[in-house]
Amino acid sequence: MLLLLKSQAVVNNLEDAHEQIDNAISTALKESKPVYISISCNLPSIPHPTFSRHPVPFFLSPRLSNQKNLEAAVEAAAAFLNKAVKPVLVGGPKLRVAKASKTFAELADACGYPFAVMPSAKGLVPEHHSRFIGTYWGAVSTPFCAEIVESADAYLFAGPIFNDYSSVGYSLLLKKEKAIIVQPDRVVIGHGPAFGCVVMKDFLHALATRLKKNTAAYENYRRIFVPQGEPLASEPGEPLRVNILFKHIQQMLSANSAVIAETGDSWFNCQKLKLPEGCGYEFQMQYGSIGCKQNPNLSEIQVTAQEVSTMIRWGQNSIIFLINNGGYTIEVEIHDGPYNVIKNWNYTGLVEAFHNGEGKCYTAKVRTEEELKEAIEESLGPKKDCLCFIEVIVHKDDTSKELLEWGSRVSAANSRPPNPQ
Ligand SMILES: Cc1ncc(C[n+]2csc(CCOP(=O)(O)OP(=O)(O)O)c2C)c(N)n1
Repeated sequence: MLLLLKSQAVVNNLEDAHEQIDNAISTALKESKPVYISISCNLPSIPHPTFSRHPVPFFLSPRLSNQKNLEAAVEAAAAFLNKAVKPVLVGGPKLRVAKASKTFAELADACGYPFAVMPSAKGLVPEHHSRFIGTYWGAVSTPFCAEIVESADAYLFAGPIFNDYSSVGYSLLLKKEKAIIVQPDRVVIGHGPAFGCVVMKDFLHALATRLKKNTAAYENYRRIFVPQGEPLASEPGEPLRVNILFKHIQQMLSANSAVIAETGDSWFNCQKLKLPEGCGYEFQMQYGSIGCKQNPNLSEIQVTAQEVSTMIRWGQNSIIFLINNGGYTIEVEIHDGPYNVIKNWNYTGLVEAFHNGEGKCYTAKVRTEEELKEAIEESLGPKKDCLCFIEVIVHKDDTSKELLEWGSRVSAANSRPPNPQ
């Protein structure tokens, strides 16, 4: 896995260990980015006066905006947006590191613009808000969202990351001259000017007081919007379809749930879930690494299949749906080859082996809607204290329509001829 480290400390003597460790930890806290601390294995047991058993007072200087730059950025952005006819807002994944989710929601509330979310920012903006218009990612956006965003005459993106995946193989129909891009410490308006040393939270907060209320884009959305249909009902005994599975997952969500969307077709199916207020959402499109589990105290940790045994050991009562479609389906849609067919395992058998009679664990293999319903009822009822693992067997070609569309576009981008040297 590729980790973008913000700093690293290599501690091989005691004299500067406290400085190096404090520096690394404060960098991690300030930047909300990983750091790496390597400590020689012969050091930890040796006492040193700077290491105490009790917490040491510690002060982190807060990030501050340059006031002049902030005022200039707000002034320019307000002039840009106040002259627009149908502006929109879009929340991006860096709202998280900028700790600006709440301020973004306050801005959206104040200005009356409709707001969308980029796929990797799902969970960072309030979806229950009446002017939330869905996920924006070009051709695979939720219905009516891309049309409103791309036809707007001005859009503000707060904390976006436009990579090959979030830009659907670089196929977004956005124009730089219509965009304000707000990054955690920088604002760029159209092709310029750019304002540095401006903290996103300060900027969004100040902008909210300067924008004229404009609901034009929201009203356009509302006029054209038609609610989504339901998947076709399944016949008794019919092999289970993924869209039926997600209909049931949608019904399970509440303020007490958090959805963790794994890399694969689950990305696309989970993206379409409507999150009730308070429902968490975790997912990352930066590395697309396979396997992660949220820990309420730690934010997020990376795990492998074997870590499911650790979940059982620590008594976690998550519900895992493993969609057994017999292959690496997302890879099939990007670039197919014989390596995308994987040897089918007995996945429930694997979890039972991890369980090995110790801890609380429930497994089920389901092939029809009836079996799925029963497994969900068990997981929420008698087995609610168990780690519940439901293997859902589906047809190998059963994918979301969004994966098919996205896969074709990413595939086209991946097979561009190399740049001339
Ligand atoms: C550690 C790691 N190995 C390989 C990959 C490449 N990769 C991305 S998605 C994927 C397949 C995912 O398959 P699955 O979890 O079965 O989901 P599906 O696409 O079938 O829904 C692979 C191999 C990766 N992103 N990370």
